[in-house]
Amino acid sequence: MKEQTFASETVVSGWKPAGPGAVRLDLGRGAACEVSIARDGAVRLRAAAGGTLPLDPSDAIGREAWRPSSAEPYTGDGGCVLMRFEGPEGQAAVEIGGDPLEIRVRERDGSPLATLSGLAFSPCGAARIALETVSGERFFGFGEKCGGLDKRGRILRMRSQDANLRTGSDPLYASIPFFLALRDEGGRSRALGLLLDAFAPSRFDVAKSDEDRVWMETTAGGLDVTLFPGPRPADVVRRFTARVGRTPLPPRWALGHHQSRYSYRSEREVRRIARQIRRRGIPTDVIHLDIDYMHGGRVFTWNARRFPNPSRLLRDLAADGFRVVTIVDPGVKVDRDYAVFRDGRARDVFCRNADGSPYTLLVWPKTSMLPDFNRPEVRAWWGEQHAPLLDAGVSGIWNDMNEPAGWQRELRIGRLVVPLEAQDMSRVVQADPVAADQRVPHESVRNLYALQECRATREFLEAAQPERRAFVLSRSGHAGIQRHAALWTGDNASRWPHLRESLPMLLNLSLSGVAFCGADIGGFAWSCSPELYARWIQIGALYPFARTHCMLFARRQEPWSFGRRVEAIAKAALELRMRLMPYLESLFRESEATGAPVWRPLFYEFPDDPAAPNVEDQVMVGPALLAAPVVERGARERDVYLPAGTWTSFASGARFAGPVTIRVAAPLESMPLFVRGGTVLPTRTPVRHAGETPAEPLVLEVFPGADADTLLVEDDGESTDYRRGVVARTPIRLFHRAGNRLRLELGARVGSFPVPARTLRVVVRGSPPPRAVLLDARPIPERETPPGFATRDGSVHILVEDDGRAHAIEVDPAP
Ligand code: MIG
Repeated sequence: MKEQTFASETVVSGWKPAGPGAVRLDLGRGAACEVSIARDGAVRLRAAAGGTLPLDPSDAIGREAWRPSSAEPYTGDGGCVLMRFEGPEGQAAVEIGGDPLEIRVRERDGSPLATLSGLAFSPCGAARIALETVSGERFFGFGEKCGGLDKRGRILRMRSQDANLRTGSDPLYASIPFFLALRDEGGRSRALGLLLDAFAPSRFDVAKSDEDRVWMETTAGGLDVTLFPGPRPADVVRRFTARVGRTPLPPRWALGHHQSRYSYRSEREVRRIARQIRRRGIPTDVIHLDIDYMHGGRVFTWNARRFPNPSRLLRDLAADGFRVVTIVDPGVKVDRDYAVFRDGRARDVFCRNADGSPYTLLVWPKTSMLPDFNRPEVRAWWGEQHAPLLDAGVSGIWNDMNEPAGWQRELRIGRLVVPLEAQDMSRVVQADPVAADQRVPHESVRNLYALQECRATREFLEAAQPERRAFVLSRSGHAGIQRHAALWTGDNASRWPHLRESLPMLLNLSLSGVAFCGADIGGFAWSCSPELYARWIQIGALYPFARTHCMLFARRQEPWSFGRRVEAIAKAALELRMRLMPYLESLFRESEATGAPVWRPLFYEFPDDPAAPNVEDQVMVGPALLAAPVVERGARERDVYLPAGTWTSFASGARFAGPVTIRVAAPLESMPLFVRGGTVLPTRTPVRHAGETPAEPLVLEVFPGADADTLLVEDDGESTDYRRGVVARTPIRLFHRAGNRLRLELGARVGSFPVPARTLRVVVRGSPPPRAVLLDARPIPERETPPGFATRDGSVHILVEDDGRAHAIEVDPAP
């Protein structure tokens, strides 16, 4: 990004109401500006140097519409313009000072929440603005970024690009110009979110050059900034994702382990991998096919020699419980004998240079063209190209190279391709995403490219198979990519710093709305060591998206490639994921409803704990699980910070009272994992893939220490019927001290999803042998058949017939 020269700060010379919840400000020099309040208390500023405001992109990029409040502007003391709104979903009070323009957002009690100032435009279309900050305020989010959790003091750029295997590079593949600010206000924290809704490259100076401000700059398209009030981080993420979209509930199989490699090159190899996985009993649901399944990199084709009969292959794999995800790159090979290219050319779907000449670049299939996904008819066309893949039995689509990536010159040595000169898209124009009949420079909408591609893919998958939940995986993305695709963090390396960095990176991505995210387990580039793979899969098995993947020429990276010991470790880690599947599903369900991330930094759950924001090597998986992975070579113990509450070691059952930092043993076989007191964790016995029926489909693991109130939702795990309410709901309440008993209340199951009769196991963790266990107030015998109980490994196991009716289980005395 070039340095910009900015005109002086803008001054307000007049104002007028601009429809519900909005005020239009006259800024002089022909600039346009509007401030508005949404029904949930979000406050938005749009401004442009020219007379027209940046158009609202919502509809054009598939978002819900902005929901205006009914606030009306009026003049306050000292000539400020005021606007207030209070409704059931939120409130905001905005005060606009005119000379220079300053927008102050206040709390209900009048205390300041956020101040925007410094609005200025440059002659070449750039715009900037600043958010004031106080010392000690921290900044999280920013999508996919290297480095630590808190980004204060950093300069961060948003320009989607193919990044080169380095820690510390910026920008990376995805551009999500959103952050969450967290400040401490005398023992209580307050969170605020900000979205700089620009599709053009942008830049954040996070209190680096000016310690009192976060400066934000866009290169084109004017400014569109939205503030999302908290006060909790969860409130911010809820409001932000209400605006940009949330992760649709994935099919259960997509939450299983994905096994990948660049590439499994032939049907023979794929069958061998599948056979090994099942023979060794390593839980895995998905096999990915990277670029070599195609005929010379031609998207939507198969290599007939190496994959002679894809339908048969995929049918056989399906019979063994495997799904197949195929990679699809946006570059379409220029080849007159290739139907996709010919048809695309005939329909004029590809990007052109401003002078009308076709734009070509080099990617894997050599000279190629890029579809312009900003045009609705191109998205529809692109979607339809997937039909043969679906017909062959492909279950999901992996969108790589969609920054977009490419180059001008290359060197090829066998299968190795060395790009020599970055692609030059400076003359390329695309359809304006908002007004598709107009052309804009590619650069000004670049960061939207992947989102529009994935949107095309998902819309097609959902239209073609409306009864199935779609799975799309993307490398690049913009705010809201989660509506369309899961995101993986691109080419990391099989190196310890990359494992370490995956934690803050995925946590910040999660706060940025992308709940379904993961890094390549074991690292993509270079060769992974046995110890690194063991440590990586231990935490990787808890990534929201769990895929092992590695590069061409790298050492093999299947879970059994590192010897028996590491294979057992990988198997145990993936069995744990399978065991936790009902819990994981509940987190994704919550994410679809509220935007809550699956992976959460400690401060998300414990926002008033001043130590929590410093913790970047531990994660909360949902509200209940605290994982403290080992990310240092050779380490066999580590410190773990446990916030306030009761914590139980998942492995040993040992109990701790937080806040406390403890030193725990972490032999290679184990990753420290703790459960928050007051949790009823829905689990099941592990299976090898989503299609298998668990021996015990529902095991409720109870971790005492506090009361709990949750709702267990069950469905078929695969279809979209849940959207029409075909689910079974069981309310569950835990009273950890009801008199001197522990009492678990299962409410009557409601809903139309049929749950087959089953035995329910309740495991009260960390419990000495009780005097008695009661079911519906009657003591049950000590035996391993329902109804009955047994004490072992420090837990009480209670078996009851699950008939869908309300039951109360009591353990006397409470552990
Ligand atoms: O590096 O399709 O990030 O996951 O295996 C070349 C080949 C292009 C980059 C992706 C990687 C994938 C690879 N691709």
